[in-house]
Amino acid sequence: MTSTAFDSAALAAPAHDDAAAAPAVALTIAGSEATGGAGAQADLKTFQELGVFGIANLTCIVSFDPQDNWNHRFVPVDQQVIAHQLEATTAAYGAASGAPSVLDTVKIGMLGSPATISTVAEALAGSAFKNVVLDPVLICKGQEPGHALDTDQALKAQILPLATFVTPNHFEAESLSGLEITDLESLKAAAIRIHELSGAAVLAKGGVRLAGPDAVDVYYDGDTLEVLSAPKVGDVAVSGAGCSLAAAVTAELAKGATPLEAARTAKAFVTAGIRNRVASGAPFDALWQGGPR
Ligand code: PXL
Repeated sequence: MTSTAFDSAALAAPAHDDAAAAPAVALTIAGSEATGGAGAQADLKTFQELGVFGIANLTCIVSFDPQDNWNHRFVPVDQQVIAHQLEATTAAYGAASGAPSVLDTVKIGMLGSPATISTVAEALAGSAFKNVVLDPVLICKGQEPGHALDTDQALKAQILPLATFVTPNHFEAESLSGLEITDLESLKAAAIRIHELSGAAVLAKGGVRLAGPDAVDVYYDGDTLEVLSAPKVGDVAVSGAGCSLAAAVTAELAKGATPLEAARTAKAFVTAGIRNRVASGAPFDALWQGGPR
């Protein structure tokens, strides 16, 4: 048997007390998706890839069911445990730590129940995040629209008003705006409407849902309206694309980018990740966060 000596000295980073050298920090409040394509795992991989120290506080555990058409098996994390995670994280990295606060940017992914929405809304109301990026996960692939109306309504009432940046997909943009989206013009109208409702910068995603050769998203922040477009890569949605897009926005905001710059970088990041996607035995491929490399 051979063994290779592990030279830890070669990997050791020089000790530093230079705060400027420390990475930006970002938190995701999201669910675990067991196969690693979506959810908190996608967020953390995106943060890491973009040079940001990632923290995940889990809201639920999703395990697809290969015996039942890959539908979601959803288990919420206990409310007290969600509150404890948020308490620990904000005490360690937020203003409560006594040290300068390094955590001013949070992403919110799947919450999944009205109870979790209340727990998270309460924790956020008691903290002072500068950037609150909301990926308004209303339903996932395999779920029926309208499956969880109470959750959708609670998200709109309690979380949307806290958001500074929101990234709805086609379905979510229709639901949040109340408008039907059939083309670029109606996607623009929906983005404007969602901004008016929330005050947040909006990146509304047409994705593969709108006809045409390009995957088109609309950015609107009250001043600037910009259409972000990239050639479609296939016609099938890729797992983790929405999570990674919002996570990339979050990472860029944590590093100090403007919302528009963050949107542009995130679009390029996701396009490269879809181009280099990972195939699996599931009926959908997963985005590869290492795609841009
Ligand atoms: O892609 C949306 C999403 C977000 N978060 C979790 C998920 C999914 C979809 O599967 O499971 C945990």
